[in-house]
Amino acid sequence: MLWAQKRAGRVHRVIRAVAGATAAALLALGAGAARAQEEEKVLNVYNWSDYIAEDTIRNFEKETGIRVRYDNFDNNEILHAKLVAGRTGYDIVVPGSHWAKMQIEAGLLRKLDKSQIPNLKNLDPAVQAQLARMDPGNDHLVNWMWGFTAVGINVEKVRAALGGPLPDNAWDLVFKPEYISKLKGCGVSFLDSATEVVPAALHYLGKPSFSKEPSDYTQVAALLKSVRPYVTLFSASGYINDMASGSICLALGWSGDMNIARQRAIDGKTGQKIEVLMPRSGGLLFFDTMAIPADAPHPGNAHKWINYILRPEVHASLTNKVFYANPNKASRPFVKPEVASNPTVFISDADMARMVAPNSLNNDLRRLMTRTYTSFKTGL
Ligand code: SPD
Repeated sequence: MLWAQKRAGRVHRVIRAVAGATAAALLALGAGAARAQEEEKVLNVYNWSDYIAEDTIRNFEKETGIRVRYDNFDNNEILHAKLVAGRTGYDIVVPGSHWAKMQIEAGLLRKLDKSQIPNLKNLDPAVQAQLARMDPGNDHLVNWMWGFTAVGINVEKVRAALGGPLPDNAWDLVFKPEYISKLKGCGVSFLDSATEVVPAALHYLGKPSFSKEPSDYTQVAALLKSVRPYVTLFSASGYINDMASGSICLALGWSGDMNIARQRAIDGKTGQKIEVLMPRSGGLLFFDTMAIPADAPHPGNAHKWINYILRPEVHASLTNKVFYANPNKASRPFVKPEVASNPTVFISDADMARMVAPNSLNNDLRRLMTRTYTSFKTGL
């Protein structure tokens, strides 16, 4: 009996010791994890220009105490070059989905910790399915907003300069010398980016807009050469104000930007009537995505930002300000009726069926597009 009691006592002491050591180890582990999560209260964001509401950053900072440093870029080429060079210092970047595919494959973007983004539940499965073509499993990317590349006009100036009806296919305005030659006098802008202009020209020629066939690029070069004398500006952001003020009348640009120009013309009472045209053969869709660089210094804060943007009211406020559609189904009740009913923001099923979806891009294709575009731009 005594022996049995002594043994039981020893066993209890051993159990207590082991339990104590385990608890201490767990505490140490927990403290380590907590330290790892204690990030400096800073978030560095790199996003397209004219792509956010006035209060988006202010409200996030107020609520979280995290200070946001916000920089802008104007095309995917600039962002990609920075990511490839590494050590950008950015925690959130916003590449187009087809560029992000390359970046994921190169290990430049971090896998999301979905447990930190409960608002992912608000996303439209149709948009998620689009993104999954570039990011299987939706593991790295969350759509910021989406839109399309098309043609915008100053209605009265273009009608006056053409002296006749608009063409059936809006792409003719920028790619047919017969039309664009008449518009040079009131100012014509093309996007300042090879991977925007060349796919649009391929599409106009009836080719796949990310064709891998080198001879297609010879045809694009000839097409672009034929309209080069009439292009007066290359711009991927300044063209918004130029349209609003009336100093250009035609732009190959992005849907939301041209709607911003329309709104600025109204707000600034410039008297210019801007319209986004939906080309008969469709525009070129794009999906800009929030992603975290692999070497981001504040990945925890980046997850908080993504979750914040995915709140219905926040996502709606972006759309209300910059006229791009968002992927957030729960945000619809917060989108202003005049924005929700604009057919160039949330496009109809019929228009959607004609749109060209972005396709994957690789370095060879990029180089080919850049060469084609550079000789167009420089006129050589
Ligand atoms: N002013 C914001 C424009 C955003 C445009 N993103 C376009 C990506 C096209 N591939």
